Amino acid sequence: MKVVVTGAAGQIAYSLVPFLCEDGVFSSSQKIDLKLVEIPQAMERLNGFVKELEDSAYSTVNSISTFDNIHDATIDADWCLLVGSIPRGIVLNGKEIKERSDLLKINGGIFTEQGAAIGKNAKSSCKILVVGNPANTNALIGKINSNNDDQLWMAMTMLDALRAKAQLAQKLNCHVDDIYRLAVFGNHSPTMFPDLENTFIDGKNAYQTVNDHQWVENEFLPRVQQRGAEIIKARGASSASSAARAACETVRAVEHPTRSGDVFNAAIMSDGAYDIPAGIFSGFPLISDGAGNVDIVRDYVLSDFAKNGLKKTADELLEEKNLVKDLI
Ligand code: NAX
Repeated sequence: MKVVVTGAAGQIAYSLVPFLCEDGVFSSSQKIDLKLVEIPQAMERLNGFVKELEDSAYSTVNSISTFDNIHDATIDADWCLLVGSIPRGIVLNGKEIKERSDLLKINGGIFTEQGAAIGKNAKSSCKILVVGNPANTNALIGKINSNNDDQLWMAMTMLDALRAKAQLAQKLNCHVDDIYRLAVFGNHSPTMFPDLENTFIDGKNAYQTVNDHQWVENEFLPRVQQRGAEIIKARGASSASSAARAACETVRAVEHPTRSGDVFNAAIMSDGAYDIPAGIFSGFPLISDGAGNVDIVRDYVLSDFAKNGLKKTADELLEEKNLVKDLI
């Protein structure tokens, strides 16, 4: 199993790689060849992390290698976790990158190269999870530049779904494991739409059990949509441990068949499902057969309130697509 992680010296990867090395994440019993990728300036820090991984003596790991370029790392890859990207607020060539449009273009440049390398070098069964923001549009750029229709490209919305589950569990005083069919539609951004109207807890509809639309619209949605900002404010740094767990849970969800009646969350290329325009990466309720096939679950019933939410987040994704039209 060849598993590539970019941004490997960053804070998410520091938690993510150890999670991936735990038993049972991948369905294959093959040992893992870890391919850790960074920019040249971060290689020394990455080498320090590699020493810690060696000292962890994982029984699941066969080898650990480091790369300062995506091309060699992706040869015959089974999985690529694309975490590395340039954060907003960074100073490049003396100019602070503040605008989302600038960020889209800079990161877009990274994902054109990574997409092309993965399309050419990785296995046709390769699965790709984009974590680096803006994740949905980066995944779109990567997939189009991969020029390979066999590989499965996804962007991470699992963290948004786990955040929504945690809020709902607190509200209803239940355990997160009792919640199923919770889907987050759209962009991994404050426009995302976590739906409760098709979510269930012990056979009961979540929206009806909450029975308080004002809470759903004015407390639940903004809290989930703004959770990333809330964590940055409290911690002085963006979510890392929870993001790493969500990335690992996405891998696990694709690698194993989805529990009957449940879904998992990731953004994939829309084919027009739920009136999300085809050709953008949107969060959907998904199922996996555990053998590499992932499908959208299409039986969710959406109210006008939900349809408005989906339209808003789809419009934002179309706007982002337009900003990177030169790259796709
Ligand atoms: P860090 O800044 O700690 O790490 C990012 C690492 O990526 C750095 O070490 C950097 O050198 C490396 N890097 C940059 N360009 C690279 C390239 N071309 N190839 C390889 N490595 C490269 O950020 P971290 O906190 O780990 O976050 C990583 C990304 O995840 C950010 O874009 C962040 O916005 C995004 N997030 C996405 C989430 C999601 O749910 N989709 C949630 C968490 C997180 O905010």
